[in-house]
Amino acid sequence: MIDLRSDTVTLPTEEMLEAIRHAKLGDDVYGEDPTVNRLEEMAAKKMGKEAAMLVPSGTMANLVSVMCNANRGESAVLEADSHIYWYELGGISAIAGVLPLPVKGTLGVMDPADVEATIRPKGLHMAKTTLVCIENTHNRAGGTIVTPSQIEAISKVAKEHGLRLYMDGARIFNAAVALKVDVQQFTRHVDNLMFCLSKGLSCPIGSIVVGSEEHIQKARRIRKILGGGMRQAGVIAAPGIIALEKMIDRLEDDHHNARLLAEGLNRMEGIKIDMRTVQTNMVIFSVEDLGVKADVFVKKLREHGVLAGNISKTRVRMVTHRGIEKEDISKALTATEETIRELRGKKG
Ligand code: TLP
Repeated sequence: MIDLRSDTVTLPTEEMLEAIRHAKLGDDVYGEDPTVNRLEEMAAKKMGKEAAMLVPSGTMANLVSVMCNANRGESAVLEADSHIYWYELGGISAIAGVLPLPVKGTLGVMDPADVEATIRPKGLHMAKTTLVCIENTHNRAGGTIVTPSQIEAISKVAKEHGLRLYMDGARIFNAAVALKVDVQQFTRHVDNLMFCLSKGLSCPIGSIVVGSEEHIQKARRIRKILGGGMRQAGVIAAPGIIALEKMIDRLEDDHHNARLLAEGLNRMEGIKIDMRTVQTNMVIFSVEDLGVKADVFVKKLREHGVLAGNISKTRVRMVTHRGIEKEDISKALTATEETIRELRGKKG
């Protein structure tokens, strides 16, 4: 099976497994796990912020961050297709008690004027807006990048209105590698962020919340109330250290493979891709012109040895990662062609 469902399916490297075996451990709830402490220091330094905190998942990282940045009964501007709004079970409202104010972006990027227009006016009847969230790279838009200058423009609006700016940077290293700039170009204009170790960076578990010393102190209390205080979490942190040291540059291979995949798919009749969205390690395409639903297409494709995800009635997502080689791309393209032929044959 060629698994293109997500970069979350990556398995740890041998070196990571060795590092887990030999990690120096302690109780992280007491702040005494030396491996966690080292990873958190490394992460903060890499992002150009004061402090960082390890959490089990990206979803928890976003929830902790929203709760740190906004109080119950306040509101947050976010992109209408963002992960927080779509894929986190409504935790922003169900648990954080924050009202989401969705703004439709272009290729995952909100127009600063739309952000400004969405901020609730001050007043007795209003859920006061205190937070703006961006997502980088943007998942449902196809792994698209919010560039440093676009972040700066949104941050200007946020500052003018006294709002915090938070970045779901689950795949921020994909953005940095794709644009060949230091990751701090993306982090300098946001107040705080999170990024994931468990996606393209190949760790088995883990995400990191990053921000000021004060932000992380508050985040530690919120992580604990959500049940995310972990004990010998060095077993999670040890591969994270390897990820930050050695797994970032290779994301370029994933981007190269995604481009090959997109170009191949784009040549196939019945498949529609907006090539502007192919910027990092994702390829999203429509199968509408084939006259089949995306879930049917994905099921058929599976019979040909390729796993993909259906993200709407018409759209399919494929994600490249460390488990996918160049040869797998050719095989996946052949399997897709066969799938299309079969679906067409059935119809006609
Ligand atoms: N995304 C997953 C699925 O949940 C859709 C994937 O396969 O892409 N922010 C962004 C931008 C994400 O893409 C994800 C995971 C998360 C947050 C949540 O991370 P986890 O899965 O660790 O909770």
